[in-house]
Amino acid sequence: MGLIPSSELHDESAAATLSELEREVARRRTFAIISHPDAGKTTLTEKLLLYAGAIELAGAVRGRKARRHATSDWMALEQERGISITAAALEFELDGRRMSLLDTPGHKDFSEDTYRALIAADSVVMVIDAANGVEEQTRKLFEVCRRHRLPILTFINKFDRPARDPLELIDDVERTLGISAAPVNWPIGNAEHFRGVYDIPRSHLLLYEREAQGQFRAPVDVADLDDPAARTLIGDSAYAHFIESLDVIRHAGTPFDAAGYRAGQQTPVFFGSALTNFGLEPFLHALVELAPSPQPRPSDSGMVPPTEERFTGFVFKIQANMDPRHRDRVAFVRVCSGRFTKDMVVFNSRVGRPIRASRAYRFFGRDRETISVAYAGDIIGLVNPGQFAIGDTLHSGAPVQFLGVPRFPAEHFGRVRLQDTRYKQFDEGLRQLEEEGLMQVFFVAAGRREPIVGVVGALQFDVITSRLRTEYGVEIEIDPATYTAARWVADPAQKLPSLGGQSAVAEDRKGRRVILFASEWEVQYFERQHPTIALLVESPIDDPAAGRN
Ligand SMILES: Nc1nc2c(ncn2[C@@H]2O[C@H](COP(=O)(O)OP(=O)(O)OP(=O)(O)O)[C@@H](O)[C@H]2O)c(=O)[nH]1
Ligand SMILES: [Mg+2]
Repeated sequence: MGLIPSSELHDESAAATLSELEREVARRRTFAIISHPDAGKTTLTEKLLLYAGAIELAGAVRGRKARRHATSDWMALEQERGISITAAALEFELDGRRMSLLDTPGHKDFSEDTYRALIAADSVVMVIDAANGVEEQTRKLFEVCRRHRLPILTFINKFDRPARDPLELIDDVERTLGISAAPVNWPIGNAEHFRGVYDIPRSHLLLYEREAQGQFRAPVDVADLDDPAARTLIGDSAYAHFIESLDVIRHAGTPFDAAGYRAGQQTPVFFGSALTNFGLEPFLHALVELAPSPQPRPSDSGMVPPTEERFTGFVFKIQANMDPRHRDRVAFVRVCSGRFTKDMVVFNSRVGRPIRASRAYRFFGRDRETISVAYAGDIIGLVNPGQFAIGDTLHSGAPVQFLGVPRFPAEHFGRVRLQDTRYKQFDEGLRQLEEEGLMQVFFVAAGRREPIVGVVGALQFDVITSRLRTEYGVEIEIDPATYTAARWVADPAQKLPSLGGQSAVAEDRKGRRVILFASEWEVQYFERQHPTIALLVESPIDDPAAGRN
């Protein structure tokens, strides 16, 4: 194609590696599943894995004791409450493609985790509850996708229950989100009259039978729409309404356009029911066919193409104790270019030091498997002896720093009271969970045993309490504290005035001074009164750009 430098064309082995790289990149699809809480992300994830043959039985999200748990909801508190708290990575093969799926939590208190997962993905599956339409959290996540120009496929779920009219749902997506919505299939009836979907471009009717607990693959029948048998199966009443609304869509709806999808200008829409396995096969096939392969990534030295020889990647998540037997910390890395190989020496651009990546894994929920090689689009886990932080760029060759892994300032604060005498485990647990980015820990001058934790969402207090109990054997209670904002004092030598009101001076783990404020108003008041004291929203050293030289 004339784009390969002539020096490399003369070197046969370089040309061969290049094409292997291109082949591997081209077959990868990395996508995140997002929505408002409870729309069915984890259920859909489970079913996609089932269809791809990656798991035998789909686990129920709120499984009774004897049943399996969903593969992506592996944490004890997730299984107890039937919600997703932390983004989970799952990889599987389908039709010769390597799919990497990120199931994300819907609850707003965990959206920091979701935002970071979005940064690691090349496209998104947006799940909408057919009875509720576009909900608040979906809207917020959609805005993040729009900012990053991520292509979005929409799955309108739960048609096995009473649902809003499909025309109204399409209209809702278009108006509420401001994106054009192109239905690719159309639902036939809903609730107990839900029979299946009509594949618009192929003019095929896909009818389903309900099966016991929706656990096994549902049979798919394809027939012509004019077939009298189809009319009989659908039933006269549903048939008339279905034909009518399909007619509206065919004449006035947005036609599907692959380029528009890739550019993030339109979202193809699919209807179905993850729980009862309706409409999953066509959706999964569309995902395989349409979702983009790994895309170039913005860095401080321009766009990094996925087929570049140099290995690059960034840490978007850190998780401690995924495997209770090993008690290790895993840094999740999205590979952005080149070839990652086991035992490779990589550089962390924040600290500028080489690290041998000897323990590298691919993940399937909680399960892991050693990898020998990874390419752009892959999510790899490096066992992290405290060497990586969220936002770190890893690379071989020339230095590079990827841009924009977001961090969120804490808004809720609580005083942690240890209920037993397991001080060592308590300190260790707090330290590790802080490293994960679950919370920030502050120590007010007196009493290191009662630190103050700051979190983005209040539900994270429950996560801290539960994880300290199950992972470290420590009982704590967290009492709400009056603070709502933390600011680091930029200059360590600067003398601080005595604080009025509810504010307090504290230290973080590294002994840097932090002022805890009771309100945003107090922050502003302080800044007006003391214009020479520079305050930072983020801790100075954790900023990945700061350590670069
Ligand atoms: N009737 C019906 N229920 C469904 C369907 N899909 C999911 N559910 C149920 O909806 C509830 C929530 O499903 P999840 O898959 O946990 O939803 P989620 O989006 O992962 O939730 P969070 O991760 O907590 O945001 C569970 O009780 C599911 O069984 C569906 O197609 N039909
Ligand atoms: Mg979930």
